[in-house]
Amino acid sequence: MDTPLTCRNYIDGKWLTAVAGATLESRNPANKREVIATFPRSAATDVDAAVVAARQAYQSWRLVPAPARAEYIFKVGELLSKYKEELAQLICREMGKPLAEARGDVQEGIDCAFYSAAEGRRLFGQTTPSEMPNKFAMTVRMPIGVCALITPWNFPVAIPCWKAMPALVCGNTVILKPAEDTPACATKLVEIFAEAGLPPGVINLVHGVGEEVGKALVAHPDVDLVSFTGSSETGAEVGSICGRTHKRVCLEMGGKNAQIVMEDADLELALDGALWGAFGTAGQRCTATSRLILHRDIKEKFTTMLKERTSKLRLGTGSDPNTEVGPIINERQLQRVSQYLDIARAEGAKVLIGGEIATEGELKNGYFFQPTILDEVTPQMRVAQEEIFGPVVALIEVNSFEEAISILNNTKYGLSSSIYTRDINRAFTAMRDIEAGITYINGPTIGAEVHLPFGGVKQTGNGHREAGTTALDIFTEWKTVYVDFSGSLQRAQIDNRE
Ligand code: UN1
Repeated sequence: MDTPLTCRNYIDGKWLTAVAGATLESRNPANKREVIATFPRSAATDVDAAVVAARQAYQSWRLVPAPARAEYIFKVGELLSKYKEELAQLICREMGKPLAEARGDVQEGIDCAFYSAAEGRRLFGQTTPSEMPNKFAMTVRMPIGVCALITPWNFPVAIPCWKAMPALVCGNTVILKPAEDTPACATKLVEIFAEAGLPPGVINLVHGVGEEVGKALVAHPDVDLVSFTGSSETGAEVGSICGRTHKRVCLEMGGKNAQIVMEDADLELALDGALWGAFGTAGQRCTATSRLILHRDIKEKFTTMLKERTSKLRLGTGSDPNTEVGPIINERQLQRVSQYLDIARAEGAKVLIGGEIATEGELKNGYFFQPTILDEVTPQMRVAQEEIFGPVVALIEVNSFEEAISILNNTKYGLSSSIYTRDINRAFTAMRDIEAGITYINGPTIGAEVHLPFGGVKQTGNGHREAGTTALDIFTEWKTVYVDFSGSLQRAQIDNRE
Protein backbone atom coordinates (compact mmCIF):
# COMPACT_ATOMS: atom_id res chain seq x y z
CA MET A 1 0.00 0.00 0.00
CA ASP A 2 1.28 3.45 -0.90
CA THR A 3 1.49 6.21 1.70
CA PRO A 4 -1.75 8.19 1.69
CA LEU A 5 -1.69 11.41 -0.31
CA THR A 6 -2.30 14.68 1.46
CA CYS A 7 -4.84 16.73 -0.44
CA ARG A 8 -5.33 20.44 0.10
CA ASN A 9 -7.72 23.12 -1.04
CA TYR A 10 -6.57 25.34 -3.89
CA ILE A 11 -7.58 28.93 -3.33
CA ASP A 12 -6.19 31.97 -5.11
CA GLY A 13 -3.31 29.93 -6.51
CA LYS A 14 -2.25 28.52 -3.12
CA TRP A 15 -2.55 25.01 -1.69
CA LEU A 16 -4.14 25.38 1.75
CA THR A 17 -5.47 23.30 4.60
CA ALA A 18 -8.97 24.09 5.86
CA VAL A 19 -9.01 27.06 8.23
CA ALA A 20 -10.45 24.89 10.99
CA GLY A 21 -7.82 22.25 10.24
CA ALA A 22 -10.13 19.22 10.23
CA THR A 23 -9.49 16.41 7.76
CA LEU A 24 -11.28 13.40 6.30
CA GLU A 25 -9.97 10.43 4.33
CA SER A 26 -10.80 8.55 1.15
CA ARG A 27 -10.34 4.81 0.85
CA ASN A 28 -9.95 2.25 -1.89
CA PRO A 29 -13.43 0.74 -2.42
CA ALA A 30 -11.82 -2.53 -3.50
CA ASN A 31 -9.79 -2.68 -0.29
CA LYS A 32 -11.31 -0.61 2.47
CA ARG A 33 -8.21 -0.85 4.67
CA GLU A 34 -6.25 1.18 2.16
CA VAL A 35 -6.43 4.91 2.79
CA ILE A 36 -5.86 6.74 -0.51
CA ALA A 37 -5.82 10.31 0.72
CA THR A 38 -6.57 12.68 3.52
CA PHE A 39 -8.34 15.90 2.57
CA PRO A 40 -9.60 19.05 4.28
CA ARG A 41 -13.03 19.08 5.85
CA SER A 42 -13.62 22.67 4.77
CA ALA A 43 -16.23 25.00 6.19
CA ALA A 44 -18.00 28.21 5.23
CA THR A 45 -14.86 30.29 5.92
CA ASP A 46 -12.91 28.32 3.30
CA VAL A 47 -15.77 28.73 0.85
CA ASP A 48 -15.78 32.49 1.52
CA ALA A 49 -12.07 32.71 0.75
CA ALA A 50 -12.53 30.80 -2.52
CA VAL A 51 -15.45 33.01 -3.57
CA VAL A 52 -13.44 36.18 -2.85
CA ALA A 53 -10.54 34.82 -4.92
CA ALA A 54 -12.80 33.76 -7.78
CA ARG A 55 -14.61 37.11 -7.78
CA GLN A 56 -11.34 39.02 -7.82
CA ALA A 57 -9.88 36.88 -10.61
CA TYR A 58 -13.05 37.25 -12.65
CA GLN A 59 -12.44 40.96 -13.12
CA SER A 60 -9.36 40.30 -15.24
CA TRP A 61 -10.10 36.79 -16.57
CA ARG A 62 -13.25 37.97 -18.33
CA LEU A 63 -11.10 40.46 -20.27
CA VAL A 64 -8.52 37.90 -21.45
CA PRO A 65 -9.41 37.24 -25.10
CA ALA A 66 -11.31 33.96 -25.43
CA PRO A 67 -8.71 32.39 -27.80
CA ALA A 68 -6.05 33.15 -25.15
CA ARG A 69 -8.22 31.68 -22.37
CA ALA A 70 -8.67 28.64 -24.55
CA GLU A 71 -4.91 28.17 -24.92
CA TYR A 72 -4.69 27.39 -21.20
CA ILE A 73 -7.33 24.69 -21.66
CA PHE A 74 -5.49 23.35 -24.68
CA LYS A 75 -2.44 23.08 -22.43
CA VAL A 76 -4.54 21.28 -19.79
CA GLY A 77 -5.48 18.79 -22.53
CA GLU A 78 -1.81 18.18 -23.33
CA LEU A 79 -0.97 17.70 -19.66
CA LEU A 80 -3.90 15.37 -19.16
CA SER A 81 -2.54 13.30 -22.05
CA LYS A 82 0.89 13.29 -20.42
CA TYR A 83 -0.49 12.20 -17.02
CA LYS A 84 -3.22 9.97 -18.44
CA GLU A 85 -1.83 6.73 -17.05
CA GLU A 86 -1.00 8.15 -13.61
CA LEU A 87 -4.43 9.69 -13.32
CA ALA A 88 -6.14 6.51 -14.54
CA GLN A 89 -4.29 4.48 -11.88
CA LEU A 90 -5.45 6.93 -9.24
CA ILE A 91 -9.08 6.80 -10.42
CA CYS A 92 -8.85 3.04 -10.35
CA ARG A 93 -7.61 3.04 -6.74
CA GLU A 94 -9.81 5.77 -5.35
CA MET A 95 -13.04 5.24 -7.28
CA GLY A 96 -12.64 1.57 -8.13
CA LYS A 97 -13.54 1.34 -11.81
CA PRO A 98 -11.48 -1.07 -13.95
CA LEU A 99 -8.33 0.45 -15.43
CA ALA A 100 -9.59 0.47 -19.02
CA GLU A 101 -12.64 2.44 -17.89
CA ALA A 102 -10.46 4.76 -15.78
CA ARG A 103 -8.41 5.52 -18.88
CA GLY A 104 -11.68 6.28 -20.66
CA ASP A 105 -12.61 8.69 -17.85
CA VAL A 106 -9.35 10.63 -18.39
CA GLN A 107 -9.75 10.42 -22.17
CA GLU A 108 -13.17 12.05 -21.86
CA GLY A 109 -11.42 14.92 -20.02
CA ILE A 110 -8.81 15.17 -22.79
CA ASP A 111 -11.49 15.18 -25.49
CA CYS A 112 -13.32 17.85 -23.58
CA ALA A 113 -10.18 19.99 -23.29
CA PHE A 114 -9.50 20.02 -27.02
CA TYR A 115 -13.16 20.47 -27.90
CA SER A 116 -13.69 23.32 -25.40
CA ALA A 117 -10.39 24.97 -26.33
CA ALA A 118 -11.42 25.07 -29.97
CA GLU A 119 -14.57 26.96 -28.91
CA GLY A 120 -12.32 29.84 -27.85
CA ARG A 121 -12.01 30.75 -31.52
CA ARG A 122 -15.74 30.42 -32.15
CA LEU A 123 -18.15 31.44 -29.36
CA PHE A 124 -20.31 32.57 -32.24
CA GLY A 125 -23.07 35.10 -31.85
CA GLN A 126 -25.44 36.29 -34.52
CA THR A 127 -25.85 39.35 -36.62
CA THR A 128 -29.21 40.21 -38.07
CA PRO A 129 -30.61 43.20 -39.97
CA SER A 130 -32.22 45.95 -37.94
CA GLU A 131 -35.68 47.09 -38.92
CA MET A 132 -34.34 50.67 -38.89
CA PRO A 133 -31.95 52.19 -41.44
CA ASN A 134 -28.33 52.80 -40.44
CA LYS A 135 -28.56 50.55 -37.42
CA PHE A 136 -26.59 47.35 -36.72
CA ALA A 137 -27.81 44.47 -34.55
CA MET A 138 -25.91 41.53 -33.08
CA THR A 139 -25.73 39.11 -30.17
CA VAL A 140 -22.63 38.28 -28.15
CA ARG A 141 -22.01 35.70 -25.44
CA MET A 142 -21.03 37.15 -22.06
CA PRO A 143 -19.56 35.21 -19.13
CA ILE A 144 -21.72 34.90 -16.02
CA GLY A 145 -19.18 35.30 -13.20
CA VAL A 146 -18.29 32.92 -10.37
CA CYS A 147 -19.41 29.34 -11.02
CA ALA A 148 -19.67 26.65 -8.32
CA LEU A 149 -19.19 23.18 -9.79
CA ILE A 150 -20.42 20.32 -7.64
CA THR A 151 -19.36 16.98 -9.05
CA PRO A 152 -19.94 13.27 -8.32
CA TRP A 153 -17.48 10.46 -7.73
CA ASN A 154 -18.45 8.19 -10.63
CA PHE A 155 -16.53 10.16 -13.30
CA PRO A 156 -14.05 11.97 -11.08
CA VAL A 157 -12.09 13.46 -14.00
CA ALA A 158 -14.51 13.62 -16.94
CA ILE A 159 -17.35 15.43 -15.16
CA PRO A 160 -15.26 18.22 -13.55
CA CYS A 161 -13.70 18.71 -17.02
CA TRP A 162 -17.14 18.93 -18.72
CA LYS A 163 -18.03 21.70 -16.36
CA ALA A 164 -14.79 23.60 -15.73
CA MET A 165 -13.41 23.69 -19.28
CA PRO A 166 -16.32 25.36 -21.09
CA ALA A 167 -16.93 27.60 -18.04
CA LEU A 168 -13.34 28.89 -18.19
CA VAL A 169 -13.21 29.30 -21.97
CA CYS A 170 -16.40 31.38 -21.70
CA GLY A 171 -14.65 33.75 -19.25
CA ASN A 172 -16.03 32.61 -15.90
CA THR A 173 -13.99 31.70 -12.85
CA VAL A 174 -14.77 28.47 -11.02
CA ILE A 175 -14.82 26.79 -7.64
CA LEU A 176 -14.81 23.01 -7.79
CA LYS A 177 -16.39 21.06 -4.94
CA PRO A 178 -15.62 17.42 -5.72
CA ALA A 179 -17.29 14.38 -4.17
CA GLU A 180 -15.99 13.29 -0.76
CA ASP A 181 -15.17 9.85 -2.18
CA THR A 182 -12.69 11.05 -4.80
CA PRO A 183 -10.68 14.00 -3.41
CA ALA A 184 -7.32 12.75 -4.71
CA CYS A 185 -8.56 12.56 -8.31
CA ALA A 186 -9.87 16.13 -8.04
CA THR A 187 -6.62 17.33 -6.50
CA LYS A 188 -4.50 15.79 -9.26
CA LEU A 189 -6.82 17.31 -11.86
CA VAL A 190 -6.57 20.79 -10.34
CA GLU A 191 -2.78 20.39 -10.07
CA ILE A 192 -2.84 19.94 -13.83
CA PHE A 193 -4.90 23.12 -14.32
CA ALA A 194 -2.39 24.92 -12.08
CA GLU A 195 0.56 23.51 -14.04
CA ALA A 196 -1.02 24.86 -17.23
CA GLY A 197 -0.44 28.30 -15.73
CA LEU A 198 -3.96 29.57 -15.09
CA PRO A 199 -3.80 32.83 -13.13
CA PRO A 200 -4.54 32.61 -9.36
CA GLY A 201 -8.22 32.50 -8.46
CA VAL A 202 -9.40 31.41 -11.92
CA ILE A 203 -9.84 27.81 -10.73
CA ASN A 204 -10.30 27.02 -7.04
CA LEU A 205 -10.84 23.73 -5.25
CA VAL A 206 -12.64 23.35 -1.95
CA HIS A 207 -12.86 19.86 -0.48
CA GLY A 208 -15.36 18.73 2.08
CA VAL A 209 -18.81 17.41 2.80
CA GLY A 210 -21.79 18.31 0.60
CA GLU A 211 -23.91 19.37 3.55
CA GLU A 212 -21.20 21.83 4.58
CA VAL A 213 -19.16 23.00 1.58
CA GLY A 214 -21.75 22.31 -1.11
CA LYS A 215 -24.47 24.02 0.87
CA ALA A 216 -22.30 27.06 1.66
CA LEU A 217 -21.42 27.45 -2.02
CA VAL A 218 -24.98 27.11 -3.23
CA ALA A 219 -26.24 29.63 -0.69
CA HIS A 220 -23.35 32.09 -1.12
CA PRO A 221 -24.62 35.49 -2.32
CA ASP A 222 -21.55 36.08 -4.47
CA VAL A 223 -21.77 32.83 -6.45
CA ASP A 224 -23.56 33.46 -9.75
CA LEU A 225 -24.06 29.96 -11.10
CA VAL A 226 -24.23 26.43 -9.75
CA SER A 227 -23.67 23.40 -11.94
CA PHE A 228 -24.55 20.20 -10.10
CA THR A 229 -24.39 16.52 -11.04
CA GLY A 230 -25.74 14.05 -8.49
CA SER A 231 -28.89 12.63 -6.99
CA SER A 232 -32.36 13.97 -7.67
CA GLU A 233 -32.92 14.56 -3.94
CA THR A 234 -29.84 16.79 -3.60
CA GLY A 235 -30.57 18.39 -6.97
CA ALA A 236 -34.02 19.45 -5.78
CA GLU A 237 -32.43 21.06 -2.72
CA VAL A 238 -29.77 22.81 -4.84
CA GLY A 239 -32.43 24.01 -7.28
CA SER A 240 -34.64 25.44 -4.57
CA ILE A 241 -31.81 27.36 -2.88
CA CYS A 242 -30.68 28.71 -6.27
CA GLY A 243 -34.27 29.70 -7.01
CA ARG A 244 -34.51 31.66 -3.77
CA THR A 245 -31.12 33.33 -4.30
CA HIS A 246 -31.62 33.98 -8.05
CA LYS A 247 -28.67 31.97 -9.29
CA ARG A 248 -28.29 30.34 -12.67
CA VAL A 249 -28.47 26.60 -12.04
CA CYS A 250 -27.78 23.56 -14.17
CA LEU A 251 -28.83 20.19 -12.74
CA GLU A 252 -27.93 16.73 -14.00
CA MET A 253 -29.68 14.14 -11.88
CA GLY A 254 -30.97 10.61 -11.88
CA GLY A 255 -31.90 8.20 -14.59
CA LYS A 256 -33.80 4.93 -14.97
CA ASN A 257 -32.48 4.16 -18.40
CA ALA A 258 -33.90 1.33 -20.46
CA GLN A 259 -32.76 -0.74 -23.39
CA ILE A 260 -35.50 -2.19 -25.57
CA VAL A 261 -34.80 -5.43 -27.42
CA MET A 262 -37.31 -6.11 -30.18
CA GLU A 263 -38.01 -9.53 -31.68
CA ASP A 264 -36.16 -8.56 -34.88
CA ALA A 265 -32.97 -7.46 -33.08
CA ASP A 266 -29.51 -8.92 -33.55
CA LEU A 267 -29.56 -10.69 -30.19
CA GLU A 268 -25.79 -11.13 -29.83
CA LEU A 269 -25.32 -7.41 -30.42
CA ALA A 270 -28.13 -6.53 -27.99
CA LEU A 271 -26.55 -8.85 -25.43
CA ASP A 272 -23.14 -7.16 -25.65
CA GLY A 273 -24.91 -3.82 -25.28
CA ALA A 274 -26.97 -4.92 -22.29
CA LEU A 275 -23.97 -6.33 -20.41
CA TRP A 276 -21.88 -3.21 -20.97
CA GLY A 277 -24.78 -0.84 -20.26
CA ALA A 278 -25.94 -2.59 -17.09
CA PHE A 279 -22.71 -3.79 -15.52
CA GLY A 280 -20.04 -1.41 -16.86
CA THR A 281 -18.76 0.82 -14.00
CA ALA A 282 -20.74 -1.63 -11.79
CA GLY A 283 -23.90 0.16 -12.94
CA GLN A 284 -22.72 3.38 -11.32
CA ARG A 285 -23.39 5.71 -14.24
CA CYS A 286 -26.32 8.07 -14.58
CA THR A 287 -26.63 6.53 -18.03
CA ALA A 288 -26.49 2.89 -16.86
CA THR A 289 -29.03 0.44 -18.24
CA SER A 290 -31.24 -0.45 -15.32
CA ARG A 291 -34.21 -1.82 -17.24
CA LEU A 292 -34.25 -4.25 -20.14
CA ILE A 293 -37.56 -4.15 -21.98
CA LEU A 294 -37.79 -7.41 -23.89
CA HIS A 295 -40.26 -8.43 -26.58
CA ARG A 296 -42.04 -11.62 -25.53
CA ASP A 297 -40.89 -13.54 -28.65
CA ILE A 298 -37.22 -13.26 -27.68
CA LYS A 299 -37.59 -12.85 -23.92
CA GLU A 300 -36.81 -16.42 -22.94
CA LYS A 301 -33.93 -16.88 -25.35
CA PHE A 302 -32.39 -13.50 -24.54
CA THR A 303 -32.76 -14.03 -20.81
CA THR A 304 -30.94 -17.35 -21.03
CA MET A 305 -28.13 -15.73 -23.03
CA LEU A 306 -27.93 -12.84 -20.57
CA LYS A 307 -27.86 -15.05 -17.51
CA GLU A 308 -25.12 -17.21 -19.00
CA ARG A 309 -22.85 -14.25 -19.80
CA THR A 310 -23.61 -12.48 -16.51
CA SER A 311 -22.58 -15.59 -14.57
CA LYS A 312 -19.14 -15.34 -16.19
CA LEU A 313 -18.48 -11.67 -15.38
CA ARG A 314 -15.36 -11.35 -13.28
CA LEU A 315 -15.60 -9.16 -10.19
CA GLY A 316 -12.43 -7.77 -8.76
CA THR A 317 -10.18 -4.85 -8.14
CA GLY A 318 -9.98 -2.36 -10.98
CA SER A 319 -6.23 -2.74 -11.30
CA ASP A 320 -6.51 -6.44 -12.22
CA PRO A 321 -6.67 -6.58 -16.05
CA ASN A 322 -9.10 -9.51 -15.83
CA THR A 323 -11.66 -7.54 -13.85
CA GLU A 324 -14.86 -6.71 -15.69
CA VAL A 325 -16.92 -5.39 -12.77
CA GLY A 326 -15.31 -3.31 -10.03
CA PRO A 327 -16.54 -2.38 -6.57
CA ILE A 328 -19.37 -0.14 -5.35
CA ILE A 329 -18.03 3.19 -4.16
CA ASN A 330 -18.68 2.89 -0.42
CA GLU A 331 -20.50 1.07 2.36
CA ARG A 332 -23.55 3.34 2.21
CA GLN A 333 -24.05 2.75 -1.53
CA LEU A 334 -23.46 -0.98 -1.08
CA GLN A 335 -26.17 -1.11 1.58
CA ARG A 336 -28.46 0.93 -0.66
CA VAL A 337 -28.08 -1.57 -3.52
CA SER A 338 -28.62 -4.41 -1.07
CA GLN A 339 -31.79 -2.77 0.25
CA TYR A 340 -33.15 -2.55 -3.29
CA LEU A 341 -32.79 -6.31 -3.50
CA ASP A 342 -34.95 -6.63 -0.38
CA ILE A 343 -37.48 -4.31 -1.99
CA ALA A 344 -37.38 -6.32 -5.22
CA ARG A 345 -38.02 -9.59 -3.39
CA ALA A 346 -40.81 -8.08 -1.32
CA GLU A 347 -42.45 -6.74 -4.48
CA GLY A 348 -42.39 -10.19 -6.08
CA ALA A 349 -39.52 -9.81 -8.54
CA LYS A 350 -37.45 -12.96 -9.10
CA VAL A 351 -33.70 -12.83 -8.57
CA LEU A 352 -32.41 -14.75 -11.58
CA ILE A 353 -28.75 -14.39 -10.72
CA GLY A 354 -26.70 -12.43 -8.17
CA GLY A 355 -28.63 -10.48 -5.59
CA GLU A 356 -26.06 -10.50 -2.81
CA ILE A 357 -23.06 -8.64 -1.53
CA ALA A 358 -20.04 -10.52 -2.91
CA THR A 359 -17.68 -11.78 -0.21
CA GLU A 360 -15.65 -14.58 -1.79
CA GLY A 361 -11.90 -14.37 -1.25
CA GLU A 362 -10.44 -10.90 -1.63
CA LEU A 363 -13.82 -9.42 -2.47
CA LYS A 364 -14.69 -9.32 1.22
CA ASN A 365 -12.04 -6.61 1.65
CA GLY A 366 -14.04 -4.24 -0.53
CA TYR A 367 -17.59 -3.22 -1.40
CA PHE A 368 -18.62 -5.66 -4.08
CA PHE A 369 -22.11 -6.55 -5.25
CA GLN A 370 -22.85 -9.50 -7.51
CA PRO A 371 -24.07 -8.58 -11.01
CA THR A 372 -27.80 -9.08 -10.63
CA ILE A 373 -30.71 -9.79 -12.95
CA LEU A 374 -34.24 -9.29 -11.68
CA ASP A 375 -36.91 -11.11 -13.66
CA GLU A 376 -40.71 -10.84 -13.64
CA VAL A 377 -40.50 -7.14 -12.96
CA THR A 378 -43.64 -5.13 -13.63
CA PRO A 379 -43.48 -1.49 -14.69
CA GLN A 380 -44.85 -0.05 -11.45
CA MET A 381 -42.47 -1.84 -9.08
CA ARG A 382 -40.03 0.41 -7.24
CA VAL A 383 -37.13 -1.47 -8.85
CA ALA A 384 -38.56 -0.44 -12.23
CA GLN A 385 -39.02 3.18 -11.18
CA GLU A 386 -36.18 4.20 -8.86
CA GLU A 387 -32.50 4.68 -9.61
CA ILE A 388 -30.43 1.93 -7.92
CA PHE A 389 -26.91 2.92 -9.08
CA GLY A 390 -25.47 -0.55 -8.88
CA PRO A 391 -25.03 -3.67 -11.03
CA VAL A 392 -28.73 -4.53 -11.06
CA VAL A 393 -30.90 -4.82 -14.15
CA ALA A 394 -34.67 -5.38 -14.20
CA LEU A 395 -36.28 -7.42 -17.01
CA ILE A 396 -39.71 -6.34 -18.21
CA GLU A 397 -41.60 -8.33 -20.84
CA VAL A 398 -43.71 -6.58 -23.47
CA ASN A 399 -46.05 -7.67 -26.24
CA SER A 400 -45.44 -4.96 -28.81
CA PHE A 401 -43.27 -2.09 -29.93
CA GLU A 402 -45.86 0.45 -28.74
CA GLU A 403 -45.96 -1.13 -25.29
CA ALA A 404 -42.14 -1.11 -25.16
CA ILE A 405 -42.00 2.63 -25.82
CA SER A 406 -44.77 3.36 -23.37
CA ILE A 407 -43.04 1.39 -20.58
CA LEU A 408 -39.69 2.97 -21.39
CA ASN A 409 -41.33 6.40 -20.97
CA ASN A 410 -43.18 5.43 -17.82
CA THR A 411 -40.73 6.85 -15.23
CA LYS A 412 -40.11 10.32 -13.87
CA TYR A 413 -36.64 10.33 -15.45
CA GLY A 414 -35.45 10.76 -19.03
CA LEU A 415 -31.68 10.60 -19.46
CA SER A 416 -30.53 7.82 -21.77
CA SER A 417 -32.37 5.15 -23.78
CA SER A 418 -31.72 2.49 -26.35
CA ILE A 419 -33.49 0.24 -28.80
CA TYR A 420 -32.17 -2.76 -30.67
CA THR A 421 -34.12 -3.42 -33.85
CA ARG A 422 -33.39 -3.97 -37.53
CA ASP A 423 -36.59 -2.23 -38.55
CA ILE A 424 -35.84 1.28 -39.78
CA ASN A 425 -39.42 2.45 -39.30
CA ARG A 426 -39.36 1.37 -35.66
CA ALA A 427 -35.95 2.99 -35.17
CA PHE A 428 -37.22 6.34 -36.42
CA THR A 429 -40.46 6.07 -34.49
CA ALA A 430 -38.42 5.36 -31.34
CA MET A 431 -36.18 8.39 -32.01
CA ARG A 432 -39.32 10.50 -32.12
CA ASP A 433 -41.39 8.99 -29.32
CA ILE A 434 -38.87 8.08 -26.61
CA GLU A 435 -38.82 10.69 -23.85
CA ALA A 436 -35.11 11.01 -23.11
CA GLY A 437 -32.25 13.40 -23.67
CA ILE A 438 -30.20 10.66 -25.38
CA THR A 439 -31.39 7.78 -27.57
CA TYR A 440 -29.12 5.09 -28.98
CA ILE A 441 -30.16 2.90 -31.90
CA ASN A 442 -28.44 -0.50 -31.75
CA GLY A 443 -26.03 0.69 -29.07
CA PRO A 444 -26.10 0.57 -25.25
CA THR A 445 -27.36 3.43 -23.06
CA ILE A 446 -23.80 4.44 -22.08
CA GLY A 447 -21.06 5.95 -24.19
CA ALA A 448 -21.85 9.62 -24.73
CA GLU A 449 -19.24 11.68 -26.61
CA VAL A 450 -18.18 15.15 -25.47
CA HIS A 451 -19.02 17.10 -28.62
CA LEU A 452 -22.70 16.24 -28.38
CA PRO A 453 -25.21 17.57 -25.84
CA PHE A 454 -25.52 15.50 -22.66
CA GLY A 455 -28.49 15.68 -20.34
CA GLY A 456 -32.02 14.55 -19.80
CA VAL A 457 -35.68 15.48 -19.91
CA LYS A 458 -38.33 15.35 -17.17
CA GLN A 459 -36.89 15.03 -13.64
CA THR A 460 -33.39 14.15 -14.86
CA GLY A 461 -32.52 17.76 -15.54
CA ASN A 462 -33.73 21.32 -15.65
CA GLY A 463 -33.54 21.95 -19.36
CA HIS A 464 -29.81 22.36 -19.82
CA ARG A 465 -27.40 20.18 -21.77
CA GLU A 466 -23.77 19.79 -20.80
CA ALA A 467 -21.02 19.13 -23.37
CA GLY A 468 -21.38 20.03 -27.04
CA THR A 469 -22.01 23.64 -28.00
CA THR A 470 -24.96 23.53 -25.60
CA ALA A 471 -22.51 23.81 -22.68
CA LEU A 472 -21.94 27.39 -23.84
CA ASP A 473 -25.59 28.15 -23.14
CA ILE A 474 -25.04 27.15 -19.50
CA PHE A 475 -21.93 29.26 -18.99
CA THR A 476 -22.82 32.41 -20.92
CA GLU A 477 -25.66 34.84 -21.16
CA TRP A 478 -26.64 36.54 -24.38
CA LYS A 479 -26.20 40.23 -24.77
CA THR A 480 -28.09 41.90 -27.58
CA VAL A 481 -26.29 44.93 -28.97
CA TYR A 482 -27.79 47.63 -31.21
CA VAL A 483 -25.49 50.17 -32.85
CA ASP A 484 -27.32 53.15 -34.29
CA PHE A 485 -25.12 54.99 -36.78
CA SER A 486 -27.87 57.24 -38.20
CA GLY A 487 -26.97 60.15 -35.94
CA SER A 488 -30.59 60.75 -34.98
CA LEU A 489 -33.14 59.22 -32.62
CA GLN A 490 -34.88 56.32 -34.39
CA ARG A 491 -37.92 54.91 -32.65
CA ALA A 492 -38.40 51.22 -33.47
CA GLN A 493 -41.96 50.08 -34.18
CA ILE A 494 -42.98 53.77 -34.63
CA ASP A 495 -40.81 55.82 -36.97
CA ASN A 496 -40.72 53.09 -39.61
CA ARG A 497 -44.56 52.87 -39.73
CA GLU A 498 -47.12 55.13 -41.41
C1 UN1 B 1 -22.50 9.75 -15.91
O1 UN1 B 1 -22.98 8.64 -15.89
O2 UN1 B 1 -22.64 10.51 -14.97
O3 UN1 B 1 -22.14 8.25 -21.54
C2 UN1 B 1 -21.70 10.24 -17.06
C3 UN1 B 1 -21.47 7.81 -20.60
C4 UN1 B 1 -20.25 8.55 -20.15
C5 UN1 B 1 -20.61 9.63 -19.22
C6 UN1 B 1 -21.48 9.19 -18.09
N1 UN1 B 1 -19.53 9.07 -21.29
O4 UN1 B 1 -21.82 6.79 -20.03
